[in-house]
Amino acid sequence: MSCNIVVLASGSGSNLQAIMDQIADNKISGRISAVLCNRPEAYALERAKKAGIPTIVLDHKSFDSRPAFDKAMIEAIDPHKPELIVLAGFMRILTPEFCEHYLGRMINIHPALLPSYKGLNTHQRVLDAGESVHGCTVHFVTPDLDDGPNIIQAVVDVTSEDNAETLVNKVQQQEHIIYPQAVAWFAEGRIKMIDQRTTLDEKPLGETGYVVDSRT
Ligand code: NHR
Ligand code: GAR
Repeated sequence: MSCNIVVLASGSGSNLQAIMDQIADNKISGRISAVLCNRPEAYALERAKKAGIPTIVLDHKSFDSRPAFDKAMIEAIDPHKPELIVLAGFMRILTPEFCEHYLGRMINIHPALLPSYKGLNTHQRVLDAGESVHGCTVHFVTPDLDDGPNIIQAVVDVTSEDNAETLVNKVQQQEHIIYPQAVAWFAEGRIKMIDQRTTLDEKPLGETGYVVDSRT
């Protein structure tokens, strides 16, 4: 059984690439039937084209409102009959209607250890707060921003040598490990969202989700 996936992206698409690579390696039992971008210049589109995956461009600037944009996205996505929607660096806040439509079958990767550091500009905020740990989180998407149940979290250390750029690199290296892992689990039917909680193999995970700690 192969899971039918639609990916939404806004930028470089390195997470999309990591997922495509693991599908090509048979590590994920799935296929990506379309990649949708809200930015016509997103490099994610080139990556999809190189892999022979159909692309959809819907520029949010050409819609009057968020609901109108989200409705157009649903109309573009649903013909592909996706079983999973993957937000891979997708930068537009989604309406409650969009989130309810794909509830339990839409996941995101966020560059922080949720529930800490929701929202944008996480690396600089972590540095400014003098944190000694940071990381990234794969979670189910619910209407409340960055608030859906965690699936997997990867922890990295923050040292006095770090700046926003080194943190981006450290965190993205982990993203490219845990995001394909979460997609593989979903595709195998091993993770589910039940009552605002993630279960792995029918067992509820704690608030952090499954934790990967790469610190030595
Ligand atoms: N939508 C809902 N309803 N719930 C979530 O959990 C969502 C979501 C949409 C995107 C990703 C998220 C992240 O991982 C995500 C989770 C964009 C913004 C944002 O403020 C915030 C969080 C996330 C993504 N976007 C601005 C907006 O006005 C635009 C910013 C820009 O274009 O650079 O939509 O961090
Ligand atoms: C990733 O680091 C992801 O965590 C972050 O954007 C990057 C996308 O990279 N997501 C957000 O900040 C969502 N607000 P990619 O396009 O190379 O996958």
